[in-house]
Amino acid sequence: MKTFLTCVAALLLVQASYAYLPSSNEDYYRVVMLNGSEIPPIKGKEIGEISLFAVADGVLEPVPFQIDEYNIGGGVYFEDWHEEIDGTLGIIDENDKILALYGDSGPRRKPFMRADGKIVAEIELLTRHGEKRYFYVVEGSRLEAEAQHVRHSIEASHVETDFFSLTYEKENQLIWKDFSFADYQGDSPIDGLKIAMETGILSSGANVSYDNENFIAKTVAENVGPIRTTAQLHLTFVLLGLDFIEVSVQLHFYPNALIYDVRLIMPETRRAMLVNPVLTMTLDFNNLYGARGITDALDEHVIVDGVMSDLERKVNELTLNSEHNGLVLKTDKGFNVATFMNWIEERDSITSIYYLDDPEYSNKVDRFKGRLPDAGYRVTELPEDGLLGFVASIYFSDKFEGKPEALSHYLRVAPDIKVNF
Ligand SMILES: [Ca+2]
Ligand SMILES: [Ca+2]
Ligand SMILES: [Ca+2]
Repeated sequence: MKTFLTCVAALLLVQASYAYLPSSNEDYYRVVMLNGSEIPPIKGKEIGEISLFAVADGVLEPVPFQIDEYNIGGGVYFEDWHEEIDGTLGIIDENDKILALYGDSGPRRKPFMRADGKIVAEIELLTRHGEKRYFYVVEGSRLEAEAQHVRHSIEASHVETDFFSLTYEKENQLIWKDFSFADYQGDSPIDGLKIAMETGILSSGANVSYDNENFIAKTVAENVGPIRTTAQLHLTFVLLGLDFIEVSVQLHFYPNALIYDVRLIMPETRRAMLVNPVLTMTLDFNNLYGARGITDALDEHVIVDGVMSDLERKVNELTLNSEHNGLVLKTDKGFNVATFMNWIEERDSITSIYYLDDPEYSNKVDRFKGRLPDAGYRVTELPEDGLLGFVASIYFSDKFEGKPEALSHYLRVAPDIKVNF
């Protein structure tokens, strides 16, 4: 009996000391992102003067964080890229971003807890369970946290995070050479990212198909940080031997996500040469027999079994809107993926789902035969001119909880944040 009671007591102690740890990886790795303008005491200060702390085991400790400077186009600023800085280099401006991981926050500080440096603001986060968690913004500290959740090397064309590793072709970031995920056993669960375009050509009347080899994305710069690393890609769509359209892509590597921020200005005269172009952007999964595909747009799920069912054919006709376009693939092997798109301007009803469950189909950029499955987005009405911009998010998890709609809402919407100063 005594042993039993001791066990209960030990269990309670464990629970108490973990009370502030989020319930799952999704919560831990959720990114907290604030604009410089949301923390007035640090606006105009030098970036190197500011750090972030949280209470752990009753003491204020530095936590991993980063401050990214932004450009006037709303992307991460790079000295080697042609977009101008928004504000001043080295200074925290309104639209610069402060990033940290939700799981590194802690309980509220007690008045006697001191930081190395001066506490200038308290960041209060409200969890989905109604708890509150805190970060402290500190000025003039000499201490730094050492954790690095993302490691990227342009030279090695390789990124490694707490969850996944990805190697890509040096000359084209859109061609994957390897992908592995945490404890997933077996061959790579993703063959690669697939970009394809089918279009008519006005001058010749021909219909042509293009694949990843016609979309060449070179990494020109990177902004390294412990929470995320951003690569600036220069993407060229090569058509009829021409550098037909040039696109700016910022690829954010998060510990559990890849986020592509894509912007281009459609050149009107070149666009006019294309007749009914259809662009698809998909993930070609490898050998995920038994996986279930779920979308916000459908109540039933599809099964990956190498056969296209009536339902799977129907999925290809579903149009998506800007709020409900989450796709989720769940396996029983500790590998799950959720994707969604955010359009920079309103583009309702022109995106639909692309889905193929086929053990035979391959093209020359496939590493593994078959598309088991190939799933993503099809864009059927490319604008005649002007800005085309979207953000495509791909999240990985060993387990996803809840319905896809709730999940994509959860991944899309930042937690409630209040700044006290
Ligand atoms: Ca700045
Ligand atoms: Ca099927
Ligand atoms: Ca394949």
